[in-house]
Amino acid sequence: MVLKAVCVLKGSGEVSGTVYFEQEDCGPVTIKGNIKGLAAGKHGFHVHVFGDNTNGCISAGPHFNPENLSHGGPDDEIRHVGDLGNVIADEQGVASFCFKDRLVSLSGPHSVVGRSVVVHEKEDDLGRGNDEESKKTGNAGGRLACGVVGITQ
Ligand SMILES: [Cu+2]
Ligand SMILES: [Zn+2]
Repeated sequence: MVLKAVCVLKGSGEVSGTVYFEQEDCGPVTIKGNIKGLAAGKHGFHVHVFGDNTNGCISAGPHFNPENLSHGGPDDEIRHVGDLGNVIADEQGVASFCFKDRLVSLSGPHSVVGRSVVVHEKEDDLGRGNDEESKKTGNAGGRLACGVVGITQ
């Protein structure tokens, strides 16, 4: 069986995008999409715990962290389930990406369905900054756009 989900990103500014998730059986989730309106360079990209946008992206809460671990990068052993690293915008401000993640899922305790994707103002330091905030948020700064992950066909 293939599970599919989609997330439309919107914010208070110019940033917008679409993110697609696809998972076959218990395999890794493929995450692909496009985000436009960004400054060129790296931007933190996470799944946050709440699918709540009532007060803008801030209502999405902290990173999705069902195992109660420290913030890290997608390839790290110690990371939040929601830690998807950075997306990279080109000179036109567009980030196009396609990657697989071994921790997020579309079912079970690691399911991201009903939670939020957030793209940030700054680069995620992947927990390698030498301050306390690095182990929580990766110092990725403000929330430029967000959206709720929903099941699609
Ligand atoms: Cu985030
Ligand atoms: Zn995190």
